[in-house]
Amino acid sequence: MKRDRIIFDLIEQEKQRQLKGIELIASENFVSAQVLEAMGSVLTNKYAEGYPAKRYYGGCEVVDQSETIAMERLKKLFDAEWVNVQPHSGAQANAAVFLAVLNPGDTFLGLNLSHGGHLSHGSPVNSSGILYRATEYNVKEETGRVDYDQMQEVAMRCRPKLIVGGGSAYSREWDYGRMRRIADSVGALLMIDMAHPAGLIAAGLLDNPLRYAHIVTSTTHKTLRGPRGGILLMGKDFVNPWGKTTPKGELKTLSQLLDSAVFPGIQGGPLEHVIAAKAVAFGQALEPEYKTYQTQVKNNAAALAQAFMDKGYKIISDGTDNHSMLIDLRPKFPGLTGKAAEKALVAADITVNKNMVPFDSRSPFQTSGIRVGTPAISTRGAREAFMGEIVELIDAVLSKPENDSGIAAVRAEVNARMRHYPLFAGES
Ligand code: DSN
Repeated sequence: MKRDRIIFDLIEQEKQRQLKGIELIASENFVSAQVLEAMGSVLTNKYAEGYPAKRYYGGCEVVDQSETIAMERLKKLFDAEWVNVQPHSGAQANAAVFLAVLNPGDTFLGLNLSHGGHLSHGSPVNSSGILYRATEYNVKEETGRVDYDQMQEVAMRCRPKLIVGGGSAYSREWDYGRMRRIADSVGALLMIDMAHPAGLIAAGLLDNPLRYAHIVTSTTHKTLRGPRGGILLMGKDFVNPWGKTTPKGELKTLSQLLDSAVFPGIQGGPLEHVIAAKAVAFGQALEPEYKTYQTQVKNNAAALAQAFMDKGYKIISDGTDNHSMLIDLRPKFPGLTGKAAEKALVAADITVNKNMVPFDSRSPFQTSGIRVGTPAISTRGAREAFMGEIVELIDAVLSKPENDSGIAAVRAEVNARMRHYPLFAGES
């Protein structure tokens, strides 16, 4: 068969883009060669609707084993009693929870998207905000940290059936214990979306939300460093509090409701090649070197935040406990939008994303902030000393975002520096 030059040339171009640049998007990472190999395997050919040993197709003996291994490794990694490794993405995992525990029109409570929350936690343009009644809590303007008193107040007033924690631009540790007390005080379930810090949690560097939440969701491709996908977990399974029963009249457990919500609720056939790649990534995360890597991610983020602050940048909450940080550009560059900053940095081969900051004065299309993170650059082998150099390069671009020759000089420097960092940091 003729090789599809157009697409394979584009894949090569993307590989070169990844190789030559400084990748600072907080939700991205570079997978290991083995994860990549599993994703590109013949398992993609297999239909396997259902769950191991309970499939709707023949010939599932092999994928039953790889999916079961993924589940067992994931349970061990987070000390979970129950997991589901089939969600195609984090948004799908979240949608499955809503389908399992809410009815259309039911109220839930999540972090305001412009304060660091996530699209799938109640945005009016997402199914979570279209099908259910989303209410929100904020961060405090003075501290940039979650306002738990306000969360309690909104919970008392709106009586949500579900409280959602976690977000995509929040750099501080969560008080899961306090959230569980708030949920219990109004009879709500607590769901934590740990997609961003999952790798740090797996390595024991941040608190494990499975000890507090009824349900935990995650992606597998951010700090965790697996393939693009989602997962569901519970520290402990329990009988559903709404008295839902099986056709035989037995009370269903929450795990049964969640399994049914993923398949057949919102998905068809699972991506068994991706599930095998998840199994590989979970296996790698159980190795002792993984803690060394995650410690570097965290130390690099702390060094990066400090270097930004030393240079006069405003970091929301004045630092980070995890792998990410949100920079409010307004104090240092009042006229510079996040959109213009992202564009100038991308032209210098430094990839970040524009991001709303809490109490932003600009629209989501312009924004006043950028979000940066260290998982990807740490995978390439970068250490703390490089973080100060990255801030110097970023500052040179943002100080003169329309100076094309200045940006070209930074780009040449970035490309030269990144030649010293192998894409997979020597890992196979
Ligand atoms: N959009 C992802 C992020 O960048 O955080 C989360 O899904």
